[in-house]
Amino acid sequence: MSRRRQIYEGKAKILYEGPEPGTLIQYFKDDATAFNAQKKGTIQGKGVINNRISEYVFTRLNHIGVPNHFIRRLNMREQLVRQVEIIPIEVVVRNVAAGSISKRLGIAEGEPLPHTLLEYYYKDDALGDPLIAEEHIACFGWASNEEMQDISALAIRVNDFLCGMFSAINIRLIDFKLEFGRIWDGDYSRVILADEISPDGCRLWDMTTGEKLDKDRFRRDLGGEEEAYQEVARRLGVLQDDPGPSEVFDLNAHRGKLRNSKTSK
Ligand code: AIR
Ligand code: ASP
Repeated sequence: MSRRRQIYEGKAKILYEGPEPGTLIQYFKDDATAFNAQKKGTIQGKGVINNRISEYVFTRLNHIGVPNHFIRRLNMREQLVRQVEIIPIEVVVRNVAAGSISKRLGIAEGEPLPHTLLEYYYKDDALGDPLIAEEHIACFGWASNEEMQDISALAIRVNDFLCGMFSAINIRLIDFKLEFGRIWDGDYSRVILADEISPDGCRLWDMTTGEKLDKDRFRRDLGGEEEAYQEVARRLGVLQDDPGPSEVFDLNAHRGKLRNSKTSK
């Protein structure tokens, strides 16, 4: 394979230059980090599963008219996406108290919130992604008021859709993180959903047992993270043996692992 230019390496993904201007290749790693990368590890097969889950979710979001960067999956670990100018804000949508809001405000984990809450964090690893108010976003010009209206409306639509999608497979969507980017058309720009949607950035609890099916298994040393991610993929119906557009070779490398796991079909 020809050498590709790497554009960016994050904690769980690498972005390479795409085949056409305005496109990128998003590569999903097995690396996992938590607590602003103070804790590091790997979740075997996570990249393959997150690539599939994110493909599935972004495709369905596209069908309901949520504009996003996903173009198509290329192989086991890569997808072609539109290049965007990332808005340096992490949008967290919360339905039920857990994680940092429970800690910060002393609300028991699992307590449903009176209504869905949107929070914004400034995307800056060196600062540990601090919680910010909309006023900070306006004051420092990280996004315009118009863009924030679009972002909040899209985040709520994504939440409505995901709550339904997960409840159909007996999963409760506790909270999740979204990232948005700008695309330009001449002097004109609009915001679209970017990044990924996977158990790395969502809290997903089994509705019957309350079992955690997301990255909290890694963050909190609960074990069974591979199986949890596979379980989400299996329930969504995205872990068949279909090799996708190409990369049969790559699939074979993973086939034994996925077949032998107890949660795969
Ligand atoms: N999240 C936030 N920053 C990175 C990630 N992955 C996600 C978490 C969780 C939600 O945002 O995975 O689903 C809220 O995280 P926290 O730590 O603020 O409670
Ligand atoms: N903020 C991310 C998480 O906990 C990763 C990290 O902090 O290193 O999911």
